[in-house]
Amino acid sequence: MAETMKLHWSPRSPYVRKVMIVAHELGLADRLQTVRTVVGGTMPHLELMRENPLGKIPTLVLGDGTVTYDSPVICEYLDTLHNGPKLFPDWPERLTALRRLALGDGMLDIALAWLGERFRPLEKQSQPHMTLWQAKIRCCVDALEQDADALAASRFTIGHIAIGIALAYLDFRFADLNWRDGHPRLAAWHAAFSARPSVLANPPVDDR
Ligand SMILES: N[C@@H](CCC(=O)N[C@@H](CS)C(=O)NCC(=O)O)C(=O)O
Repeated sequence: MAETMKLHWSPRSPYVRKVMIVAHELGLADRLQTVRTVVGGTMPHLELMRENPLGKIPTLVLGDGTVTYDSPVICEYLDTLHNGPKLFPDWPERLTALRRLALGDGMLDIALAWLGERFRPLEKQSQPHMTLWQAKIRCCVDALEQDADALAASRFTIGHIAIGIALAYLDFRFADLNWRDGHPRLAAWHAAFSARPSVLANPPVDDR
């Protein structure tokens, strides 16, 4: 029988969401035992840090106790556990998939830093940083609009998942950006992405 793996999980984390969508796409979701793990803020999560010294989620613990992270590594590992079409394709297609993965994850890194800044008291917020982060997100969405037709035409990969999740995270936390404005082809691609069963099965939830 295939072994079960423990995943440190939260319905708020877009990186965790990426792992869950990958598992669903690959037919592996029932092998993941999710454990609600609360991180963030200034309190160290000592129990999690014993498994992942970075204290971050997602963190995956295999049946034999082997621990791995972060989300790109977990996704690539899950992709080795099945015999179907790979989400991490062979070269040279892999180069584009990995670049899109880096772009999606990079957008999340910016969005999370920006969100953290927004949670600080108003007088402590750095307006220059927030202006910079907004400009970078805008530049990413503009670049993705240029890539939208190629995204739609190319085989579904980890890059598509990362981009789809990053845009969904803007909807979740930065709805005021209205990223669809001026980006009709990307909006159309994202509507199709959002209708995938794997995406619908793993909605972001602000549970606490
Ligand atoms: N590069 C990491 C980023 C993971 C990450 O930053 N996760 C957030 C939750 S969305 C976290 O664990 N934050 C807690 C912390 O940074 O202390 C990945 O792709 O897994």
